This record gives sequence, C-alpha cells and structure tokens, in this order.
Amino acid sequence: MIRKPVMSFIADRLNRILPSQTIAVTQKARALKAEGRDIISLSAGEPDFDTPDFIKRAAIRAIEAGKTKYTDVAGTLELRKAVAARLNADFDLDYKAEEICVSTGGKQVIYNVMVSTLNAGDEVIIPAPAWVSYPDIVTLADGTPVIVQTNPENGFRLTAEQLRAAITPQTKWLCLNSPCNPTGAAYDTEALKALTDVLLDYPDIWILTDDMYAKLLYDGVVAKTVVQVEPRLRSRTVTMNGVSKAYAMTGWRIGFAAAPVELTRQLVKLQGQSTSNPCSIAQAAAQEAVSGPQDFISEMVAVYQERRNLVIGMLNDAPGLSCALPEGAFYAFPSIAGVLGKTSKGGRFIDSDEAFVNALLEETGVAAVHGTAFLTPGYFRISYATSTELLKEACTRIQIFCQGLS
Ligand code: AKG
Repeated sequence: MIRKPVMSFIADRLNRILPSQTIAVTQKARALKAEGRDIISLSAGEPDFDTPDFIKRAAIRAIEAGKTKYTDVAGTLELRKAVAARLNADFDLDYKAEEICVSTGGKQVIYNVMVSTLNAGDEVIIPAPAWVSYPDIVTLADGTPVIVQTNPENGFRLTAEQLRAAITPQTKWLCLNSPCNPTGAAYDTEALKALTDVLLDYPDIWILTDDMYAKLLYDGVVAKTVVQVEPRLRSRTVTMNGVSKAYAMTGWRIGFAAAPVELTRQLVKLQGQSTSNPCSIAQAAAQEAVSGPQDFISEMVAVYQERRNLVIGMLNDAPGLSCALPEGAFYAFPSIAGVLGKTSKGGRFIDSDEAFVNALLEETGVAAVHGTAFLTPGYFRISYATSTELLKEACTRIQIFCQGLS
C-alpha cells in the first residue's frame, strides 16, 4: 500500500512505511518533558541501568590505543570470535568468525537480512503482536509482511497450525522473537519444536530469530533458540542478537547475526556499501561485554523481575485493564478491552488503544505505546525498565486514570 506521499520528491518505498512508533512516542515524551511537563516515559525499550564500568573502560582504552579507524566491515575478528564464543556458551551454538556479521544495532541486522534476500512479492511471516519495525523493514525491502495474530490464550505464541496456514509458495522468511517485544512471551523447547517440525517440511523457508531479550527471563524460565532445538535448520537460520538490552548498551548500537557463510558474505557486501563497519569503539566495548564477567546480568534480571511483579499487579488492579504475566523481556502488554467506549475525566472518548495512550499522556503524563503499533489493537505497551519509584508513580496514575473513566 502506498500511503499519501509526504512529498512528491520522495521515493514510493519511503511512502510505504511509517516512522518507528516506539521512537515517535519516546520523542514526543522527551519534547513534552523539555517543555516542563511532568512526564513519566514508559515508551522506549531501554534499560535504565547504566552500561557497566568495565565495559565503558574498554571503550576508553580503545580510544587511547588509537582504535579509531575503520575495521573489517563485518566487525573486528576479535569481536566476531567473542560473539561466536558467547553464542556457544549461552546456546550451545557452533559458529565460526566468518559466519558472524556485526552491525549498527539489531535493527541494521534485520535491515541487511531483508534487503539482501527479498524480491518484490516475497512474503515474510510475522507473528503479532510484533516489534514495530519488522513489517516496515520488510516493506522497505520490497517484501510483503504476512501478519499472523497470535492469541492471548496461547500466551501470544505462534502455533504450528497457525504457521502452516500462513505458508504460501511465496514465503521466504519466518521472523521469530523470543522473548517477544511487546508481550514477553518466550518459546520453550516444546513450543519451538512444534514450529521447527513444520519448517522442516518447507526447505525453502528461512528463519530469522531475534533473540535480543534471550537473557532477560524470569521465574527460571529457559527459552531456547531455533538452531539449538533443531540443528537441521542451521543452514537456513539467521540468529540475531546484540548488546543493547542484556548489557544496557542501547546507545552503542551493536547487534550481530550468526548465519551460513554464503548469506553472511552478502550481508557484509550490503553493509560495505551502506554504513561500512559499526563504530570501532563500540565494537571494543561490545567485545568486553560479551567476553567479560556476566554476573551483573542476573542482578539486573532480579530487579526486572521484581518490577514486573509490581507493575503487573498494579495494572491488574486498574479497573478495565488486564495483563498476563510476561516470561521475559521488560514489557507489559495489558488489554484495554474493559475501558473501550468510556470517556476520561478530561472528556476524551476512548474508542481505540491510540485514543487511550493519547488521553493517558495528556491527562497523567504517562507515555506508553499503543498496541496497534505492534500490529495488535486493543492493548498498550509499557516498559518496566525504569526505576521502581517511577513505575509505582506511573502505575498509580494509570489506576487513577482508569478509575476516572465513565
Ligand atoms: C522498543 O522500544 O521496542 C525498542 O526496541 C527500542 C526502540 C526501537 O524501536 O528501536
């Protein structure tokens, strides 16, 4: 679908996509705060923890050692080896350095993958709720996103039946994200095996598994990744991960792909003609992150788990909202079914999730992202990667807002 052109000079491919909604809401919240409004932003998927000092020091050492020049387009050999070792330690995966491509964040990994492989008409299956950027990146790359709505009754996990029904001769990729942004749903071995069994029947379909939140799991839940569960899919899987969320390094922009060498070479070719290598200093920091001490991650996870419990409890106490307990990531994705059709104290009619988050922002200063941005109307997403104090205050405001609806 071509949206109304913003400017006739602009290419159709850009008119087909929207600005990133997570970024748009975050920027709006930032602008309101700058105007002096009392805003609590729960919109961005960004850890409030600072990047650990030992990682920062590695970046400072890199600058001082003059590591300020171009690196290999795919990332330094040292970082690619360190990434391979981390994937081995965490998921039992066996990749060589030439099968790793480091990019400027996970987003560039997905972009590289889609632009390198999609022709017009190729379909990409995306289970929804889904992270805002998947469909737009697919569209930008001339592909067709095929959205499959998962059900809350299945914990928002794609089932084998749903996957089989979505497959057509045009299907080129399945995009999986576990734990999922925005629902926090994670696939255990059984849930993943059900999907990989279907994929074994379709040898032309590739799998992009976005494991960005795989270290952020609660209550002892263990999530697996595709190749770990079904090594026969290794030759057609891209395992995507990065340092943004698990190491509190969003601004450093380092993501990576582990993929068969033939595809990796194409990702590198594209990257060499677009951004060249990711930042050399950020690469040095990422190398320290993935190969240095990992114990701070479990400390962060323990804090996220406490916050999750607090937030889910408070949201479920807000009249008209209901929210399942997420297994991973740092998002809550409550349903607003019980408040649709009501009017806020400020006189705003809540006829959609977008109307809900707009009214919430205007009347309480709490910024959240509407479910439609994640392809699932009737919900909204809040990030609980924010201080416990602010979360309490934000959830109290949400409760008061919902109590005031009539
Ligand atoms: C999110 O908020 O969902 C993120 O992953 C970070 C911002 C972005 O969408 O790139």
